[in-house]
Amino acid sequence: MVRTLKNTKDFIMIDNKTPELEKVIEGAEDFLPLLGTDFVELYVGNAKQAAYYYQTAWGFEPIAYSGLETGRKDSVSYVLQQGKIRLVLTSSLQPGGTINDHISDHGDGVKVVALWVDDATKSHEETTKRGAQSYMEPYTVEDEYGKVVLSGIHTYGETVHVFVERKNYEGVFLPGYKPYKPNYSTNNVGLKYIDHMVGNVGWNEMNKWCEFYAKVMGFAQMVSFDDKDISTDYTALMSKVMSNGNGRIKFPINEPAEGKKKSQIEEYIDFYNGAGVQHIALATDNIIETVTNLRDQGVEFLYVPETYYDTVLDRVGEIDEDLAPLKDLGILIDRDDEGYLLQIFTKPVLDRPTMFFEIIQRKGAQSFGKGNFKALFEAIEREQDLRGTL
Ligand code: TYF
Ligand code: FE
Repeated sequence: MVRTLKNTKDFIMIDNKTPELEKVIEGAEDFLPLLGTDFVELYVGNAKQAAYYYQTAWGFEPIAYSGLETGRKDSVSYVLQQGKIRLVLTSSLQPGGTINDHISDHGDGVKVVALWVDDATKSHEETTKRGAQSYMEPYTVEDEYGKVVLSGIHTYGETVHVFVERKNYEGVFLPGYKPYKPNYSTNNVGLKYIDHMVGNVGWNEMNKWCEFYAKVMGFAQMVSFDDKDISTDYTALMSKVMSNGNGRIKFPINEPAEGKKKSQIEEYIDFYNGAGVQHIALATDNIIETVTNLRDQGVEFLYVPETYYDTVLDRVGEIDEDLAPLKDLGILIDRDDEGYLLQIFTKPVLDRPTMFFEIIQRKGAQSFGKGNFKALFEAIEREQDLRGTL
């Protein structure tokens, strides 16, 4: 059974709820209403080339640009969009500074998970008074298209959440950006929205960060099939999923665990040099078409042995899709009590074995694919083995 709570005053596992407690929780006002993910910003070594990759391989559409030509002297950003997914790729134009330090420590990676809100000032106030460390005091940016209020708080590692209030803005992205129109075209592959974004944190830090999302941001733990510790021979990690009240924002948090082999989470922490975003799951309505296009455009996916498909239908029962294309593409299938899901994982998209993407199509299921963990983690371990990091 998968449920989310509207709000929590404290870190309340819904497993333990009484009818009285449920009433209190249901009645509680959401102190941090989130409308969705506004954008994800990566700090990268060469934003121009990263933008080219996300456009040509992933089919993101160019939206906006800010840099020397717009009067910005120290750094440059490209904004790309597909469905509701907005990526910002940012590089420094100077030696030193926070962007270069971030890249030196972590390689290319996610700096900002921006959340779309109605009131960025209140979002900052409500979270900092509950213990969040401020990253950016609320401030207003304006141009001829209106004004945007931004504020921000720190989360795990050097990652931050920026609150974006854009109800009085009509421009392409944010004040200071102009439309970006490169002279090549991109092929939309049907990616619709960010389903979830996963954070890897250090040894024994999972509960601390789940409590952060509960206390500081009013999230609750999603209890599902996947909820138990998933530390087996193959996984060597623990994971809990935190969700905001309306369920639009889902943040699984992983920590490494001792196993037979080196945990993939430990490998990430070693190469990222700390906690950070591990994977971004992008939703599609047609995973076969989306993955076919991504593969044709050069995106590399994890290999799943064909034997997975010998027994998968015994486990998940009937599905709408033909098995053959799923097998050809290496798409994984799982079922929970609400339906099923189809998912596939890319190899890391950077030279450091850090961030990767998941493509997911939900057909009722609201869980995260626990039935695939064994096959998935074996596939990840094969890659670790090739890198000599197992
Ligand atoms: O987000 C999830 O929970 C799934 C499964 O290192 C998963 O996508 C969990 C941990 C991991 C990779 C994938
Ligand atoms: Fe995932």
